[in-house]
Amino acid sequence: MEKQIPELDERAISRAIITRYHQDLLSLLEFDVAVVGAGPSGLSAAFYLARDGFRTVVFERRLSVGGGMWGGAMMFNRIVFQEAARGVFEEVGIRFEEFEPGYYTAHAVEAVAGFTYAACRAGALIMNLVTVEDVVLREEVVAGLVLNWTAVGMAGLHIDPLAVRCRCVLDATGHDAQVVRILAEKDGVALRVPGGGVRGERSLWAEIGERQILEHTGEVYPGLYVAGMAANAVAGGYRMGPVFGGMVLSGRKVAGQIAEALRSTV
Ligand code: 48F
Repeated sequence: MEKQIPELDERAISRAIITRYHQDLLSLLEFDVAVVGAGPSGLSAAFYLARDGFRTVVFERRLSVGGGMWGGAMMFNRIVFQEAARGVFEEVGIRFEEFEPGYYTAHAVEAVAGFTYAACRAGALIMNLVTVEDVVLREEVVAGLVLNWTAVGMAGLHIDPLAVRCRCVLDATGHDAQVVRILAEKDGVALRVPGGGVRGERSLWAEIGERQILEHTGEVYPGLYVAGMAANAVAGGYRMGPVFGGMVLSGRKVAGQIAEALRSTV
């Protein structure tokens, strides 16, 4: 017998959206890893963490994911990466071409789509339009996040946020290093970086900046990790301009560090 397809009912459409979104909201009251920022470092970290079986949620304050990848450099929408990052692009399944020995290019839009799809398909949940405005602390450990709708902040409304708990937080917010800055400014804690505070990024030096990104990727306070440009912004490293290899390698590296830490505390 042929299945009866009901007429489209607006209430069913609304019920589906509201129910599914609320199910997701409830599922993130407590989870493993919160990734703040859906740029290249956050998306690549989320891909590897979710693939390793960790319940991973990415919070992105904008409507769109992808961070600084969309426009390549100066709106030329191609991204460049170096030999060391080729394996990440291969694993994620993004097409690329060799330009000169050791230099590769990919279409910026395909890179955004590819990293996003890979993270989602591995099991990461992406919450866009949500701004992280603070952390939850427990006995000098970062144990969660304080969230609000980006639109609430844009409208200047005085509305309290909601809080969620997780086993650790990754600050992948790029040049602003927002989460680490909030912790350092509000709580006056000493970070595990030279000087103990946020130093701010230095001017552009691609080669050294790319190397430093990996050196600076890691845990800067119990329960709080940094990756991508945020890592150099916290530790005072150079910016590297429009080369994206270090970003995705940093995401892969921090995913490994977090996985090791979480496995040892199960
Ligand atoms: O800036 P972004 O792409 O950071 P990234 O992964 O990559 C840096 C490169 O794009 C580029 C570069 C390459 O050489 O230097 O700049 O380090 O992505 C950061 C994302 O974090 C979001 C922001 O909207 C962006 O999409 N973000 C920032 N603050 C918050 C946030 C916040 N408080 N809550 C949620 N999302």
